[in-house]
Amino acid sequence: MLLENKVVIVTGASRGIGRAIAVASAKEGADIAINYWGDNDKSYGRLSAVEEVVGEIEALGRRVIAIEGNVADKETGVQLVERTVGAFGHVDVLASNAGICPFHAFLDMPASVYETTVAVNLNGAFYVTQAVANQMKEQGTGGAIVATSSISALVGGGMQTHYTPTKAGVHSLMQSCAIALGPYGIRCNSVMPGTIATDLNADDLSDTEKRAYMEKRIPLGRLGEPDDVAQCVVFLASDRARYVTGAALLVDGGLFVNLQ
Ligand code: RM4
Repeated sequence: MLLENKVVIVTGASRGIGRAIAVASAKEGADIAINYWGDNDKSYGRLSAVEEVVGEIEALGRRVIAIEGNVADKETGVQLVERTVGAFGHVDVLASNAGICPFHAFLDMPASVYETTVAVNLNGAFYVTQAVANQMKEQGTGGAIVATSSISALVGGGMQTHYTPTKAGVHSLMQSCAIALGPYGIRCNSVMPGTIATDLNADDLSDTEKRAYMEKRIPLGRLGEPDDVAQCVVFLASDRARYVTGAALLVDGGLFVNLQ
């Protein structure tokens, strides 16, 4: 078990990549604190997304707590640490995953769309990383932080002018945190997912031509799945990556390198 008895905080964990990270970490022996924002509605009598992932983790025999909070609010990171330490006694891993990507044209993009995207994706990653890193330093036993950056840290998107800078910023945040936190034995790395089929891009990929274009561009011939990313996060969080910090791992099926 790669994360035996570790305590893992995952932000944005009710759906998509975050949910996959939480479940994959539980399968590797971790207890989980999942963060979510506004995803606990029990519409149409269904279990909420949060209840579904909590149930999935409990069925694996691991402990789990669910903590609502918008990571853009500095206090959320503090609350995440307090609630997690209160429940499990310590924190070993942070998967800083929460992010949004409201596709929008550049020229008429309202300031609110830009500012909200920066607040959640970049400010949120900073605040949660800072809160967890302070707890890890106080614990004195090191730790691992893995941020969900993106292929979009390295290349652009015409409808993502607000989004790609935040993903580049998340990658850079991990590089600088690797330096700042190395003396405390805290490793900081990022994963760079390519086009992974999730709620984040469901609308965008409902355009069959767009979906076919993306699939054609990927050497492995398929869009990614959330667990494709989660497995890489587990590796970077585990002791198998004990000498890896300040690094970034592309998880994109070869999309980035495929010019021709
Ligand atoms: C990723 C990448 C994908 C897009 C998602 C929303 O960073 O740009 O192509 O579908 O964001």
